[in-house]
Amino acid sequence: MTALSPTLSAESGPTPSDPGLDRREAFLIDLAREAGRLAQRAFSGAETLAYRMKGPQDFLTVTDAAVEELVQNRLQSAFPEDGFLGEESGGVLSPQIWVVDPIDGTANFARRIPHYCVSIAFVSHGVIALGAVFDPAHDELYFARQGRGATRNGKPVRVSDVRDAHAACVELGWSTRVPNSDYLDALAGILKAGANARRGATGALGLAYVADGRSDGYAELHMQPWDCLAGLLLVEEAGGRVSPYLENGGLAKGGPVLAVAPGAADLMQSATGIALK
Ligand code: LIP
Repeated sequence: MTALSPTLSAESGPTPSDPGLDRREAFLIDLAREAGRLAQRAFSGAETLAYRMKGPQDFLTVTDAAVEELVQNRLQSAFPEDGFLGEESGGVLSPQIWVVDPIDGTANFARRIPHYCVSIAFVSHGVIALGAVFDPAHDELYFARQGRGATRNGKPVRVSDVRDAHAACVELGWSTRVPNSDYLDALAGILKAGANARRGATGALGLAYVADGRSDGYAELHMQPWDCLAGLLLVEEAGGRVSPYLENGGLAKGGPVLAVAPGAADLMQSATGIALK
């Protein structure tokens, strides 16, 4: 059993005033920016961004690995009692764990499309306690702490007040982990309801945009935990509604994700078949 840091409660997860979480919050904000700067230096570098394919439509660049190594080393030095789960290096689940996607939107990054981010979440006893999504190309740091709201560069963000499907614009994520027919069925449902649908190829940033009111919802029929945990906290803390991802075992096996502004809840639940909490 991993020894808990003295101030994170052993049973109920994070509590509102929690010096251990305060330290992790401050550390995370600096770390997300440091990791993003490393990614952006590579992105802006003169050399072509070499990449290889992990599988169909699954890109991997040397920068993914370099950013994840930086983040893992910093976290293990600062919080050796915490676990680590990264997209590239994996990890072992533990009661307190950092969940990291070093570059979310790798397909964009590899083709020099400036729409990618670093996504880092801290999960304590089944609760997403901290989440950071940093878009270094636009210098936008989204951050949330459970129970304390969500911000972009320190300013509060809120989900949209959308009410009419014909004015709604949502994002539907895609990957080869789900049959294309299921993706197309969900897309058809969204369009039939009169809403517009985008796909930006970075689920973390897509979720952050819901929290920021730039998008009215994000859905994906299967997401990995490193792609979505920080974003799910952002949306909840910004007044949105989310699906029970962790409750359904998402940390261990991934699963469907839905995160919406309240006015888009019915539209997106019926189009995607994903239930909200
Ligand atoms: C991406 C996810 C996104 C999904 C993409 C891709 P990556 O992660 O954030 O939700 O739709 O297919 O998996 O591979 O860029 O870290």
